[in-house]
Amino acid sequence: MNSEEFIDLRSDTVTLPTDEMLEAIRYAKLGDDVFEEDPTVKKLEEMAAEKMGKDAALLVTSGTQANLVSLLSNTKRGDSVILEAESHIYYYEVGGLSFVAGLLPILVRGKNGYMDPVDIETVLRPKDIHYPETTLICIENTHNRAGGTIIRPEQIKSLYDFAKTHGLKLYMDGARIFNAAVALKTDVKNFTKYVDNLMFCLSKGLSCPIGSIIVGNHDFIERARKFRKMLGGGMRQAGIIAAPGIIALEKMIDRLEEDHRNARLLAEALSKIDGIAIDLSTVQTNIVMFDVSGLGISAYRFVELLKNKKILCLPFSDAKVRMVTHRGIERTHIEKTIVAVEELAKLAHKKGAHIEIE
Ligand code: TLP
Repeated sequence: MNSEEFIDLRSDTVTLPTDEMLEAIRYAKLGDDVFEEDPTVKKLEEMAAEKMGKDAALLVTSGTQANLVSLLSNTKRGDSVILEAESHIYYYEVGGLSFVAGLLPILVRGKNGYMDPVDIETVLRPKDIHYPETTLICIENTHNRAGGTIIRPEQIKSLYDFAKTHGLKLYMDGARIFNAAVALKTDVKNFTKYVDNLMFCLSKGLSCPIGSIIVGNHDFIERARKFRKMLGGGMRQAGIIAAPGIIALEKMIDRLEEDHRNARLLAEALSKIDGIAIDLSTVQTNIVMFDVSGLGISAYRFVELLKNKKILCLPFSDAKVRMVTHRGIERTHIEKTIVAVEELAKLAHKKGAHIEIE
């Protein structure tokens, strides 16, 4: 936990590095990574490529940078890109895809984050002097705004087949791809073999302080290295970032199961509270997304009131609230959160929208 007092369910990004990670940072072998001379970075990139079943990998500063560098490396200015309507790239990345990469987003609404190829087909336009060229499909796995839902390997395969039929590339924002793999108890390669390239984050459930990794074939990673430099992401003794990443890949993946168990516990209890609506079928990993409009208050108000009870979470729309489990959250925190929401719900039903909690 970030603070001893607060139960912080805002995001798995708040996880702090383990003592072992801090120790590894202290003793990491370092070099200048712009010269490709940092042995710790090299080791992490090799491990990541091997784990994902791809040729090569590249350490970058953040998930947002990973997505932007990957978009630049997969496309050319003026292309159009197919994205899910609530994807992180479209929703939360400051419009970098248009501002920096010069891309035109074409949105397709997914079901639990999954865009059906049939729906993509309807927005694909033929080659024509009037149209930008569409070159890329992006998927997000797990899908954040859909509630941490999993795009299953067979769904990825159908998107891949569709992409190849139309001469497109398939990229995966796999910020939380290990959550998907752990939840389905399957090798992460089953999610990666049918995408051209992907990124995943070290700094979410895997508990690293910084960093994401782009993975793909040699040509793609070579292009990505150059775009990373252009965006100011060429780092020098980046081994201090890579060292905890190595520990994350070795030791932090299996424990994600505990986060999923806690999310399930939380979701099932919330579903029993009058005024809270939650689709339990979407609670597949460590994200719990629920609707509080039945309480007669907005998500913003709900979040504020829970904060008064020393529980932090995020509003995701006027009606929706997100809670995310992670290494800093134990079963007792979940139990306290359930009690706090139950109390809040009782008060809301009694007093309506103007409740005040001291
Ligand atoms: N997501 C954050 C917020 O930006 C919403 C969070 O708390 O979940 N892809 C996906 C699917 C993500 O969820 C995120 C972060 C990113 C990319 C960007 O990663 P960072 O924050 O490292 O730039």
